[in-house]
Amino acid sequence: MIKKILVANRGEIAIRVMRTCREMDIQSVAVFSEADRDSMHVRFADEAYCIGPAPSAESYLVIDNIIEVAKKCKADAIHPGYGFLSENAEFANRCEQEGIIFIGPSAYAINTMGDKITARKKMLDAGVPVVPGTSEPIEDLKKAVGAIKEMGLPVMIKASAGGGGKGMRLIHNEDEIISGVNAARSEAMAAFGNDAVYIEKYINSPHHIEFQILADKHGNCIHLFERECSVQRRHQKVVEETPSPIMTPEVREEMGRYATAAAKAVNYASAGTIEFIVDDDLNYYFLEMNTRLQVEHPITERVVGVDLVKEQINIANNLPLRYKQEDLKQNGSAIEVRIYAEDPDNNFMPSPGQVKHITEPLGLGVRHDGYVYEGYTIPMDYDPMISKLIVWAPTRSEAIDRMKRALYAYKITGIKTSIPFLSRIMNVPDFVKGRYNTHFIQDNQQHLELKDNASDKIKDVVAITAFVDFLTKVDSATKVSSNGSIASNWKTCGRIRSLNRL
Ligand code: MV4
Repeated sequence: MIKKILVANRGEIAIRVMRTCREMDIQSVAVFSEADRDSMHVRFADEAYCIGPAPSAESYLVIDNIIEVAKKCKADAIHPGYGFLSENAEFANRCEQEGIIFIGPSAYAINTMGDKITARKKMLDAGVPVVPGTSEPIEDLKKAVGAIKEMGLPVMIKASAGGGGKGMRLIHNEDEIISGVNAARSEAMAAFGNDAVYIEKYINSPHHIEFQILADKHGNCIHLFERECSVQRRHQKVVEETPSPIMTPEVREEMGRYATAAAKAVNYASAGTIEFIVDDDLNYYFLEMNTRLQVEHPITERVVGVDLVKEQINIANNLPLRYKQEDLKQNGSAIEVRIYAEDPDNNFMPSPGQVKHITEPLGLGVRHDGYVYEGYTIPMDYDPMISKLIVWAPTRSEAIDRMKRALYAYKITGIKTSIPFLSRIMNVPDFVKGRYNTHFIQDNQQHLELKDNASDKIKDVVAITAFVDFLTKVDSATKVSSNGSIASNWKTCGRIRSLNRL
């Protein structure tokens, strides 16, 4: 049984994983870059090791360094979180070679689902509906033009190695086909070192709806229903909710069955997500599989009542799933918003810097997964997401009210955040009615623009008052680390001598 887990990540997700470790009486090990010495995930772990300089290519992405720490501290497993090495098949393989359990799927499953053309073929074989299109890479441009004319325009050219919106090209007219395919190819080559591209019929104004699955190493697989993730900006999710306001019980059951079939087709064993695009008539098509724990997993945890990290660890321990499909039901409604250190009123410019004051929202039905604290300086080297606010209520309408209340209570000074933008979303009529698709933010610009209204001004006064209160606290008691040393003084932080750092 796993006794010690190295968390190969930082920020809120590292802390999220460590919380479950604590509940399961598992020791946790943090790794951190030189920019993250003062990061909360370092304080939260039972042990912590520096793995390199600030750039993730020299720290959080360096497989050798992470394996070295895992061996040194005798961790029996590694949890990769999301991003970084979480969908890196080489890393999963390397863990296995070194006798360390990778808390995630097999390298085979990561590879198969990571290549979109291979994934499409697997899904077709498994009878899962995929977007109409080609299932071989485009070789011959003439044949591609023929295939596209037959399919009908518009189409999307997608990189086989892409995903999450990278390496896509939309083609509207016949005379754009050849230049479009060539552009997609060279973009894919530059971004992924792989120029294989394929064709999909363009689904206009789709919904992005994904299904959470859990599969064990004994052939059992269940789904934990859907998450509606259509509120996106530049392929970044902004709001996620479950249940989806457009889903029906019949379609949910069908899609759930296809989601488990998709996972089974690659002998999946861990937590995973099947993404579908869904049109207004509820026609749905497999888009891709995310072979990791996702940012938005907490809304599923809240509505279904399952700790997904705990289940991942149990699966990694070879335990059979303890839930049967018929045991699971969706209870109430949950919404998550992602809080970014960005200025929504200045083209979402990153806003790193020192957090002067933070008041986190609390109360009935509120969960806040974050990692920043007063005096912490948000480094500019990583993703600017600083926290996730998750609310639950018996109904969707009450969940929206609760989200408004929690966003109102959430105060941060010192940096700009997306909180005001998220508050505006909660008031957009189309959102409130549950009538939105992936064009939501585009279609509702006028509702989402900065308004110099009284309510924003009152919030500023509250924030300034809170800041004065903070200064008083700093003056009297609060210890805020400002030297470069590790802020925690109640725990020893290790170092890897061979890396000659710290
Ligand atoms: C599509 C599509 C329409 N038709 N594929 C964007 C992210 C990547 N996972 C796939 N994406 C899309 N693929 C076909 N055939 C529209 C999108 C898309 C999108 C999908 C999900 C969520 C937001 C989106 C925003 C723009 C485009």
